[in-house]
Amino acid sequence: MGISANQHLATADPIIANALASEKQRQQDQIELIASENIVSKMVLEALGHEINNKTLEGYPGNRFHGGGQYVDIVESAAIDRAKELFGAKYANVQPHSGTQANQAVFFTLLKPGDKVLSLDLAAGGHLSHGAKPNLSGRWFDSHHYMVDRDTGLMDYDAIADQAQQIRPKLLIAGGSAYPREIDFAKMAKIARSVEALFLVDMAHVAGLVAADAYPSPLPHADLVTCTTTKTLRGPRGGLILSSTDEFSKKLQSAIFPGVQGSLHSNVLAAKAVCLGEALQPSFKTYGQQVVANGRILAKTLVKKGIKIVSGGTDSHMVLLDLSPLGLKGKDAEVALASANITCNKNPIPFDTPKPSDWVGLRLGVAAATTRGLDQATISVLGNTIAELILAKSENRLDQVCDQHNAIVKQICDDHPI
Ligand code: DSN
Repeated sequence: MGISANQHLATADPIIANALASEKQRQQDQIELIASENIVSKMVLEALGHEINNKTLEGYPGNRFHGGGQYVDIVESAAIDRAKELFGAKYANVQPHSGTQANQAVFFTLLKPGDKVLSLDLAAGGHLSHGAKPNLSGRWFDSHHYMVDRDTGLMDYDAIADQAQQIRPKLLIAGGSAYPREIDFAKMAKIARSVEALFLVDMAHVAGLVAADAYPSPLPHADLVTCTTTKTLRGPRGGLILSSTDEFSKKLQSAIFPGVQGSLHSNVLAAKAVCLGEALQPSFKTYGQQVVANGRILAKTLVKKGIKIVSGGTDSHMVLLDLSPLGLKGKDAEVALASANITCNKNPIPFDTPKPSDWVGLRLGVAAATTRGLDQATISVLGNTIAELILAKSENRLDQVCDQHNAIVKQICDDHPI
């Protein structure tokens, strides 16, 4: 016997219903500091869970391979218009299922297999889809990576310019997953032009900050810009491709479909339109500015407690801790923070070992906590708790402080319901 379409999960599928309920409770009970996460609005969830999900379509508004697409056309056109308005773009493709697929489409558009790519090293904060060896982009393209300065942890533009001259890449990429500081996009564009390379910026982590004018926009400088709609943009899981010119539009359209994707995700397009609409509201600017202020106070609080921060601070939502002076690995600190209901992730730091279990970095991000309403004063309390848990772990006395910090985190969570 089939399951009736009108049944509820709670009665029809308790295994999944209970896991979903527990996950919702976990989000309420823990402070989320994974830098790629956020807490989306009820409107975004409403769009994601809508029957529009049932619609299969390929192609673009007004030119579909299936019938019945008139309402999805409205949704997709609105998402495109909002993305263009938000980022000052001339071209926007809102169909990428993820940031990685947005990057694949850019590679497909601009490069041929074997072409040279120069991007930020993975340990210095780059991304797998920028030519890392285990990724398709690293197998099919001749990828090279630039590092940050060993002493400062900052981008070294002279060194990148020299490397670009030696390698002569077809594509230069800026951005990634763990570089917390501002990037001088104008300088990077100049380096790209000096070697006749095209310039891609992957602003996945900072897209929401760019939208809020809390981080410099790469749009005026890059040939193409990709991002996700998750993270600081506070939307559904998915990607965008943007450009300030129409130069690559035609190729990009067919690179996404039929190049690297099939049918679009109608419900995700609706949720993207909603999130882009939210980001166009004046309150989103306040949110973005608060995220950066919270990131800065977190870095400052940790430094004051003697914790080493890669690059000494942050210009974004993200703070990268170097635990090597404490003799700790990232995984140890991740477990120490989890014991007080703080969620985060181990991360490599520049020049770190490739083995994840030996990484000595810990990445923290405040986008989700800021959505919950944490201000600088509360982030400062949280920063002290984080530092004390890490120091206690390094001195083998975590058991002695765990209950006290659990109570502090519980109070913060109770005061800031999701
Ligand atoms: N790139 C991964 C991260 O930053 O956590 C997923 O988006």
